[in-house]
Amino acid sequence: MKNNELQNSGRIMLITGATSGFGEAIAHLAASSGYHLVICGRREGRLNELSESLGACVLMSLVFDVCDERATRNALLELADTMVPHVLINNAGLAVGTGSIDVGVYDDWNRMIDTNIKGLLHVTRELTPRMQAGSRVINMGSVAGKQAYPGGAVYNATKFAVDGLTKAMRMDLLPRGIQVAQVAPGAANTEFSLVRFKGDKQKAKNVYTGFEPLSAVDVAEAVMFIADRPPHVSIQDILIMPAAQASVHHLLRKNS
Ligand code: NDP
Ligand code: 8X3
Repeated sequence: MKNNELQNSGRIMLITGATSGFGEAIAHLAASSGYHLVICGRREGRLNELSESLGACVLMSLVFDVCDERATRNALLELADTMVPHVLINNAGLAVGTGSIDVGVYDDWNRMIDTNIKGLLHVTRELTPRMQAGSRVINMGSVAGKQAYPGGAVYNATKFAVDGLTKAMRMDLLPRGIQVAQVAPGAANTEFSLVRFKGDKQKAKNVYTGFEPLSAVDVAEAVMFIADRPPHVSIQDILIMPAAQASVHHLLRKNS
């Protein structure tokens, strides 16, 4: 058994948005470093496939929509006390659309606000009362929560909210010995852009042409670095960018 497998043996990680992208990559890395997992998402088929590929380290798959307060509560109440996570990864999230604020689509705005802010709150509210001292919450922020950009207003607002929530949650949970961190990635090639462009594959592909974006594994490694620090070390925030991206406004594409 490797050192981190020994250290994490018996520890439980719950991951929202485990059906693709960062969440799925985190699940694979966490499983290989000894965690037991509770994996969550709306797409049951994807969760089943992940569960099959990870085997016995998956304690439970929970199918629910984080936007739905009651469904979130009911799903998380299925966790016995012995399955309450030591590490909660609030990763589920999305961007929908790139329109300017004056032509914004209410349904897109609601989906982003309900998922990225309210969804994170629902999961946190249900689980943190049951989490023990020494546990960690890791929220998936974004460079879009540090810097605004045209066409990103509501997505920016939701990720600025994650940034603010992370800071305030850290203060609230300090007396209980629960650490709170954020990982804030730049451009990463997952299903994110496909969702943002509502299934338009070409538009999604164009986001990542001419430079090497982050992979899901790059981001998962940053998450695991936080999760696996010794108990006296608290990483508060990691901003992780592709080498070609100096800021949300400075992206060096070849032939551009
Ligand atoms: P993906 O689209 O690949 O993954 C998103 C995940 O979120 C899926 O597993 C999806 O599962 C889950 N999800 C979305 N909506 C809901 C919902 N209502 N209820 C439950 N689960 C939901 O994208 P990423 O992996 O890239 O995104 C993960 C997080 O990272 C998001 O919060 C995103 O904002 C953030 N991020 C992404 C960046 C990027 O460039 N890719 C950069 C910075 C941050 P399912 O559909 O099965 O429910
Ligand atoms: C995703 C990164 O720059 O597309 O959060 O908003 S960006």
